[in-house]
Amino acid sequence: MNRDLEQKSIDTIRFLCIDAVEKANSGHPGICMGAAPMAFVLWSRHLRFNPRDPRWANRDRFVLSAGHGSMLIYAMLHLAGFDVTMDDIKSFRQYGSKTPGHPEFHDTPGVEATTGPLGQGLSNAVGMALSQRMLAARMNVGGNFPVDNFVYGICSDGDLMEGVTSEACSLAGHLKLGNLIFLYDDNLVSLAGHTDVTFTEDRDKRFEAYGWHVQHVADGNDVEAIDRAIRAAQKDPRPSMISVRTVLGYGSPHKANTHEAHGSPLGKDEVKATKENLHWPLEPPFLIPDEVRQFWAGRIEELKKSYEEWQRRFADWQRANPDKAKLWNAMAGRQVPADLPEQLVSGLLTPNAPESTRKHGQAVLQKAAQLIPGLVGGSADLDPSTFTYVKDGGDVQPGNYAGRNIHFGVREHGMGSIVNGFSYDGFFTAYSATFLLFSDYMRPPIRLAALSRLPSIFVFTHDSIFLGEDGPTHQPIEQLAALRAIPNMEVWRPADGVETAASWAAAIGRQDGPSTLAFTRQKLPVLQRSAPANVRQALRGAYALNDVDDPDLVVIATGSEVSTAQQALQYLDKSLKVRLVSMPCVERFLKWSGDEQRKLLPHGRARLVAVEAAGGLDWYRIIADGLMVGIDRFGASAPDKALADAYDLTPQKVAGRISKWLATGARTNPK
Ligand SMILES: Cc1ncc(C[n+]2csc(CCOP(=O)(O)OP(=O)(O)O)c2C)c(N)n1
Repeated sequence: MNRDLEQKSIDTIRFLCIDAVEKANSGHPGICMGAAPMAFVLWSRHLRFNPRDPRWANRDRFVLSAGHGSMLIYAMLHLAGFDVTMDDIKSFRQYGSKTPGHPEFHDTPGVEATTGPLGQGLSNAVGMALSQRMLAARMNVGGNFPVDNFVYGICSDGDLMEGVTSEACSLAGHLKLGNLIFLYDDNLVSLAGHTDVTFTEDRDKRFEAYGWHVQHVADGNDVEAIDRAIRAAQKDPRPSMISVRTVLGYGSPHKANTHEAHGSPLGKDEVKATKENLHWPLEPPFLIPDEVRQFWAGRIEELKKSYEEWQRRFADWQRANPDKAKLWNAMAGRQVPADLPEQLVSGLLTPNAPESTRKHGQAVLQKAAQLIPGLVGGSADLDPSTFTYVKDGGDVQPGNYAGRNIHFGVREHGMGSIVNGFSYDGFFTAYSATFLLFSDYMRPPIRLAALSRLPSIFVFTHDSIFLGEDGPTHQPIEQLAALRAIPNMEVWRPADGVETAASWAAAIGRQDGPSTLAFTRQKLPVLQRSAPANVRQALRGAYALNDVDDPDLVVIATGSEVSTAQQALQYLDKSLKVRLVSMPCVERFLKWSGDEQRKLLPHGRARLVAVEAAGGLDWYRIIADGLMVGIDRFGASAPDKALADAYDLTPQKVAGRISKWLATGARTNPK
């Protein structure tokens, strides 16, 4: 390719971005202008993809971690022949378009991850790279077929300032993820000004200390230097960070290297001045010179050949390795046995003895791991407490990616983002685990999993004040409500072994969103059921555990409070007809028809009470003007029985709170 065409191709990217931002009258042109050369080198010389098969398994992944530069990825996808048309580019940031303000998984073919909240994309990419290493360990026979791809991306100052990338990149360095290559758009400017007022540590040294291979390209317009660095990165066994010194808003005579180029359109006059400065035709906007189009058509054709070659070899590989091929299909299709819930129930070790739901969860997980070969995960250094270790699953460690247990270290935020990386990648069903309180440390990836419809599984044990002596710093109060407030999240809080099996079955079977599994630390009494436990009933999210016709009072409880509520019934006025409802998943109940909901909870005819050892704000959408028996202050350090007494959550005291409310309307909360 001659220099002239190369320059034209790079400027095409710059001006597509500038013109789209101008038309939308919003967006971030600066990063696109500075990073256009690195995007061009990567996409035109290295990235392997097929625009007709955007989810081809062995494609190289590209993650734009600095999601505010979304026009850069849309421009690349358009040029590279993906289903992102010129009309889509012209609809940048408009309602319902394929080109939303920040890249969104599902919205745009070729977008591998939803990015925008800085730090997430790079951390997701760590998960993708680990996912591909683990897939290769299971599939490749002898050499590096069928899995030999790279996970590439572009990150910015903001990405590297965010703590989550330190967590994820530290783990990536430890795990020697040599298939991960990031270009760092090192332009010394962020949103509000130059980075000399905020961000002056030596980033190169930081990444070297993480165990990364670090290179520096002094001039972001030097395509050969960028190319050499990418080639060297591909050969190095460590993850690679290539710091590329660029100029934010490159080419703009008055706004380059100022934060004004970061997040607003350049403005009509400055667009004109920039086009003149870079010798670009002033008209028409959205110009793609014919020779640039021809270049990309040739590149797409060339890549098609290597894609077809891979498909031929893959067919041979499938014939030669039928067991592996079967596994591949099971993982890629997220296949789940139809009787998974029943099989998980059969894995319970102590279904009829007092037990904690974390222990039930441990037994269920072992069974699930046997049935679902793609089920992998781990905890943030809490396996001995969360019981989420797959006993004969082996450990994922540097150079050994065949295991199933991932040791995330004490890195909750990074863990959530890495699990999402697995989910984006699509081969493994991945879970994380820690204490429920620390869901606060994971909220950004949990929210993004819900937004991006990822089937990530977030296991949380120690799910209430009843974890006891560790005290209020570790005792969740508002966390269940906060998780239930996230659209498209399913929060499970099972009350016994069967419900625990249901929660895992639901999470594994879910295709269009994440699940939270909240388990107890403490043992729970065995529930008295008027009918045998039924996992399918539990899977629906709510059911009457003890039923009566035409109840005067319906008591709804979850998790550890189901047995408390059950025992409380004996202390209530005997003339009351009381139905006890276990509601392990509120979100599933809320999907029922109105008639069905009213049948279980006859609003108006019966009075409604919810019992949950938590803040309880979210319950008012179910009980309306009913009574919430919960906790409205922080916990305390004490054995669980003492806490139950102090927080009016013993069966007698729960009954007392209900009776008082029925008699006087007073909602007594513990002081
Ligand atoms: C977690 C998070 N915090 C804040 C923002 C808002 N924001 C968008 S870009 C940006 C900083 C931009 O600086 P840099 O990463 O260097 O990007 P550049 O200016 O080079 O485009 C900020 C604070 C965000 N997107 N995500």
